[in-house]
Amino acid sequence: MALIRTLALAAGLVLASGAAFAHDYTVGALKIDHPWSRATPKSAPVGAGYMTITNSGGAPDRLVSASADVSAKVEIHEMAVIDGIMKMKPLDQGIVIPAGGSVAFKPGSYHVMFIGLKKPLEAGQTFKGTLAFEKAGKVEVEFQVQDMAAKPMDHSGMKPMGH
Ligand SMILES: [Cu+2]
Repeated sequence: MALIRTLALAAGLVLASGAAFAHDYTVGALKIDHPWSRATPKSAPVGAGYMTITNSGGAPDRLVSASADVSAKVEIHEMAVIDGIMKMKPLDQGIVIPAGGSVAFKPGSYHVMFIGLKKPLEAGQTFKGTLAFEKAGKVEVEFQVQDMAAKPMDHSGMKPMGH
């Protein structure tokens, strides 16, 4: 009986850890809200990370680089419509977080790109990443892998946004 209860408990914990709970981090005047990623298909070479960064300070800051446990490197990307086609564009200068403003990293927009995944990202898993800001410095965050409407991570499923 004790074993069954232990197993039930363990199953409950797995379910709980798979749920998307809110989590946030602060560094200096910046708040990083709910870093998350999507599960990737087997052998996918890349994944994407999303979050919202809010700057409550009086001066702009800039996300200059990022790194993560799960991939060889991390780039800061933007999705943009170029010649009518939705494409990704690396932002070599990073992204400015305006004073008193926020920047949303989300599907179809800004994201951090995990390039050279060491293994697939699985829903329910978390992994560590580091964000480096020009003024606020570095902060360690944890990305939650969610199984949201799991689209392939190569963004080829994205349709150009028209009006
Ligand atoms: Cu990208």
